Amino acid sequence: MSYHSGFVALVGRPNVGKSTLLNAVLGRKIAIATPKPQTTRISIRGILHSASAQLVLVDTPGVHRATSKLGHHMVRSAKTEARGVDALWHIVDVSRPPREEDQWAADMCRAASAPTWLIANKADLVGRVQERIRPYQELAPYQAWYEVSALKEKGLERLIGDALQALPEGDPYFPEDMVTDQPEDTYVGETIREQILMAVQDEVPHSVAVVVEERTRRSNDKIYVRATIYVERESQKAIIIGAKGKMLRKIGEQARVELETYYERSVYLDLWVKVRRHWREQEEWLKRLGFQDPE
Ligand SMILES: Nc1nc2c(ncn2[C@@H]2O[C@H](COP(=O)(O)OP(=O)(O)O)[C@@H](O)[C@H]2O)c(=O)[nH]1
Ligand SMILES: [Mg+2]
Repeated sequence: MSYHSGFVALVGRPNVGKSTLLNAVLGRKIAIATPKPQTTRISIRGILHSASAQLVLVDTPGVHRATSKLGHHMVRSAKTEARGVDALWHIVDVSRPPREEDQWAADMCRAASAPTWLIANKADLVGRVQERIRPYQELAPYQAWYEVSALKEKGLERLIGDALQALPEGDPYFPEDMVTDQPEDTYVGETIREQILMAVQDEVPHSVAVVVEERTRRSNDKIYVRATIYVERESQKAIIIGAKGKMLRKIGEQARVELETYYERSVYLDLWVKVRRHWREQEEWLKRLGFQDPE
């Protein structure tokens, strides 16, 4: 039997459900997903293995009008990932009409030489999906469209089945037991950042970066994690710490629960908050935090 393998990039504007779809297809949470736009900053790969195929899904930051150096890195990363893949999925929120940012993502599909599929996500929220998808179909010459709900895990079987069928013949790219290329510290840092995004409001989320400084297995079998939460202003630091440290405790507790589920053992989380003014505008810091321009 021949083996098939290939890369599919998930592109679209922020908040349409790209990361949720990645997790749903893999049946396992590897990417953080929140109601806040621009949650995803770095592209990550998730690998779905079947008996005769390997489907590598690439989750990308949402295409948006960037207002910071970090934002430009994010959009560039999405565009770079969209090149050289075997297929592109343009994910849209079918419960809402197209906006300018959807057109920008569609333009990436137009420019791609690979086949592009339109994925009508959040179909659980509305009726008449056939009608609602029409204005999206005009945005680019998609080969096919699929109605799904990443959140409710609906419509995924047909999508995955067709995607595996469409993969080119080739050897596996990743070992059989590999689910993601995301480094462990990145996963841990992102899990903490996800809880911050869920807990705090307004502009604070965009200013947050999390760096895992230490991650060790203690003799009592607990996992000890020390991480620094960077923000851009003293006022943001005060918000994240909260009155009498209440907010930081809440963030820490929730992140710990997530990490304990992941590791299936006790986790001790040691969180620190520091101010690093305008880090989103400083190349040096962006590099240090892992927001490098892709090759
Ligand atoms: N109702 C509904 N909500 C969804 C669905 N998919 C994602 N969401 C929600 O949409 C928000 C953004 O999801 P996320 O995956 O972070 O979007 P991304 O920015 O495109 O990666 C989150 O609150 C998700 O729970 C869906 O199929 N139905
Ligand atoms: Mg995302």
